[in-house]
Amino acid sequence: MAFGKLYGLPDNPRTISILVAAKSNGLDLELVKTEADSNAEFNRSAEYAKLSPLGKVPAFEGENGFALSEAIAIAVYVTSQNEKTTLLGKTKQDYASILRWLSYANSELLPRFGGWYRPLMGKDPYNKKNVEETSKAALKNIGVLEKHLTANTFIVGERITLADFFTAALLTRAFATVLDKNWRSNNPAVTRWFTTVINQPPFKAVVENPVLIEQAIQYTPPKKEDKPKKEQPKEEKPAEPKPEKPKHPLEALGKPKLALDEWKRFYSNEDTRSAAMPWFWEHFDPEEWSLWRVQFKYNNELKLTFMANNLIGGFQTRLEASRKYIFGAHSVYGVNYDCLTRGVYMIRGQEHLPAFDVAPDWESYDFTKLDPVKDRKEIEDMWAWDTSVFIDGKEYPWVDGHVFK
Ligand SMILES: N[C@@H](CCC(=O)N[C@@H](CS)C(=O)NCC(=O)O)C(=O)O
Repeated sequence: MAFGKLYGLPDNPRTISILVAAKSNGLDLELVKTEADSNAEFNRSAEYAKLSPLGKVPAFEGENGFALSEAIAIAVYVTSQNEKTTLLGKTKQDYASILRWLSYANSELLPRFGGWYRPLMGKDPYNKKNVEETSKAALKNIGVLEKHLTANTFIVGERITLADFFTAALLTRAFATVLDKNWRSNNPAVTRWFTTVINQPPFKAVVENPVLIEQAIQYTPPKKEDKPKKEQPKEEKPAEPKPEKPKHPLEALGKPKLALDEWKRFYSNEDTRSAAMPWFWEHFDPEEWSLWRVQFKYNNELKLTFMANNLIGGFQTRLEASRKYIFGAHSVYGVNYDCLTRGVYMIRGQEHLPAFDVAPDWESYDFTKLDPVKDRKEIEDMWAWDTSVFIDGKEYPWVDGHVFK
């Protein structure tokens, strides 16, 4: 039986730190996939507030009902379940030093690095000055660790402790995005320590293939549309009537019985499996709408899962002109360097092109029409975001996704 439930995401650094601590004690934790977004519906629910009053992740709920938020507290609680653990040090001074470094990683490293890479990953808005300032602060703060590890093999004492597992976990995203080859060659102590820690069996069991990026990711500004030049009005000519905005071809199909906005609201506000899907099947009319599996053609070119997720985000942004005619959920499955994207969309009408060709990159995707009866499970799985995808018997766990609504 699992020792308890952990609310978080498999690629979230604070979540990883606790999963590794649990693994190192042979404790089973059931991961309840919960977005790192305190504004998400579930995170704001009264039920989740009992575990995490601010709606953040990670949060813990023991089999015995004990609830805990705050990553450090959860990590210490999970680790201390083993009376004989060496991960909390030998002496009171060791223990206090471990807490010092847990706190350092949690409040001096992770927030600075997050402020640097999150805008580059497209997770937060980009502001050049802020990113530059926070990257400087991050580098200064990790410099303290570099100095410490130049004189010490591990963070506290002569062997691995929770401080090592926790700090390395909190740095996984920094190494995957900004602590590139050049930085690593100038910071050999942190690099040596990080590669040692991520190769320990409990760490490997949680993060199978940690990424060490070759070259730091860069901000790529969204492409600006060229504005058509304003023509100078000619004096003599009477003003020409404004050309009518071209109509979307799907407008010709008229008003459907299933109002898309209503379904989108239902999907956003209700539990997908127990409430939204039954409502959907009751109202779905295959004469009005069709369902499509959408897959990226070049999955072998996908590298990091967050990049694949950004790709989906970009595709959906470019579908804007068809927003009145499309609903869909599209996700990344797998792990870094072995991932794929897949989604199921509902579109007005029976042909995919009028809905999707508003996105200039539509040709990079395969579109397969689904049968609302035979493919019902696939449709529900894709919209519920709670199951893996299996290809040739191999499991690709759900990682992240975007809903077009
Ligand atoms: N002090 C908390 C911070 C938790 C936290 O900020 N979690 C982030 C993800 S790592 C989160 O849920 N952010 C979502 C939000 O703030 O909306 C801890 O140490 O656990």
